[in-house]
Parts: sequence; structure tokens; C-alpha cells
Amino acid sequence: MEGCLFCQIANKKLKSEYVYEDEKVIAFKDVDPQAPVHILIIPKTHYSSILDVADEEMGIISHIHKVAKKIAKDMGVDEKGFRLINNCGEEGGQSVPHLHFHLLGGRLLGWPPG
Ligand code: IU
Repeated sequence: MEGCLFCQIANKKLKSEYVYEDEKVIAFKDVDPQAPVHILIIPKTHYSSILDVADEEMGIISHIHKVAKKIAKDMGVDEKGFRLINNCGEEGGQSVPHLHFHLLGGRLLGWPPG
């Protein structure tokens, strides 16, 4: 989508530190990491949030989880554990309106989140 930062990262008009790519998704290092491993996994198709994903398109969410599992293993956080988070909307803490999942790991993560 025109003007969407994560669409620009997905189509490489804006470069990022990519860690994974396939035909449906791309993953890159968060510019402001909150943990030793902090990766964003995004669909290449623009969805403003999870609320924009139609029921018949939900396969993308399962695919993102599959990719997260692979990245967690590749980055060595699968054994000790990691967190996969989707922030949705203003009170959910979403600041970039292109669907994304945070994969965080490499330290003990607190709960509940702030
Ligand atoms: P949020 O769930 O929408 O708050 O997450 C957005 C994330 O995108 C946040 O962790 C930012 O650090 C990250 N980010 C980025 O990696 N590159 C950017 O150019 C921008 C935000 I703007």
C-alpha cells in the first residue's frame, strides 16, 4: 500500500535487516529491539491489523506462526523459549498500521506486559 512503511520494507524500497523471506511473508530485525532477539514477521499483503484479515484468509496467520517457529530455531531461542506478540489497535499498543508479529527472545520476559 502506498505510503505504508512496512509495505516499503516488504518490497525493499526501504532496506532492513532481513532474516527470512518467502512468497507470503518477510521477517526483519526490529530497529528498536526490546530483547536480544526481536524480529518482526509481516505478511507481504497489506492488512492494517488482524481485524482486516478475512476468515478465509486466516491461513496467513498460521503461516506466520510456522515461520516464527523456524526463526526461533534459527536464532537459538527455541530451547529457552520466546514470545510471539501481535499488538492490535491503539490500546493494544499498535504503532505501525501493517499487520506484524513480534518474535522476542534471548532474555527472561516479564508478565504481564505494561
Ligand atoms: P507495534 O506493535 O506497532 O508497536 O510495533 C511496531 C514496531 O515496529 C516497533 O517495535 C518498532 O520499533 C518497529 N519499527 C521498525 O522496526 N522499523 C521502523 O522503521 C519503524 C518501526 I517506524
